[in-house]
Amino acid sequence: MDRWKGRVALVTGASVGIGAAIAKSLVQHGMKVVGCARNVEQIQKSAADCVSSGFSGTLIPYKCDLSVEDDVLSMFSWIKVQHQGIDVCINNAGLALPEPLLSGKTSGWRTIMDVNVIALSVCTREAYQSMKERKIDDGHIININSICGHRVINSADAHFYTASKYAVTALTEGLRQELREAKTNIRATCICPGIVKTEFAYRLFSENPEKAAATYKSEKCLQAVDIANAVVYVLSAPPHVQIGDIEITPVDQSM
Ligand code: 8X3
Repeated sequence: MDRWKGRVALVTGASVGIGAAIAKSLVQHGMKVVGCARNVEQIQKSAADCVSSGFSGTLIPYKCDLSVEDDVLSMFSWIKVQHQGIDVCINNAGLALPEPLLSGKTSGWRTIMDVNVIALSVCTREAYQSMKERKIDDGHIININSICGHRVINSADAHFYTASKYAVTALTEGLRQELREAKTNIRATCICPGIVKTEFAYRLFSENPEKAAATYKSEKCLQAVDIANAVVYVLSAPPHVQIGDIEITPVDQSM
């Protein structure tokens, strides 16, 4: 990770769960991390933790609603003014809502697609433009996808989530092709976790906390730090190595 020391990463959805773990881990490895979320209180706490832990990087909280494109564009302009631009973009923010195909609300489907697909694409485009402008040829775009990006395993409540994650798989593969056509060495990777003990299921099944708790009944659930470790692994690969897609599940998760 030495070559990333002092360089700038953006982590979306950095307030809790996987995003919070990734942000802290990159700060531990000496990166300047802009962590964004709608609510930055938790990120401010994480930033204070990073300082008291003596991590060599910095965590910079930024309040941003990713479903509002102007908010995202303002964030990239702010990063340009304050920190020149970004070298690593971790598209982590994502959500699932219980809006089934047969009875869900159209507005719910749009919310899922707006955050999981459109916001991820806007951040990807802006991150690439930022790297191109500064002639950064070793940048990296990492999409925190899901095993739902490869198979339809989720409960019937969340098929739009699954559809959005299939889109993330296609967009990451398409991105790799576009990057090659643009003759740059910038890399693009999908990390596809299975069950990770986070607030994910509690948000999905907010009306039914018992169902959420049942999701995490196995003591062998992945922890957010397992995914942060995968991000570090991906970023540590030598510049000629393209890691395309990594699936990570708890050993006992059946698919
Ligand atoms: C969610 C993955 O396995 O919890 O992204 O349905 S799983």
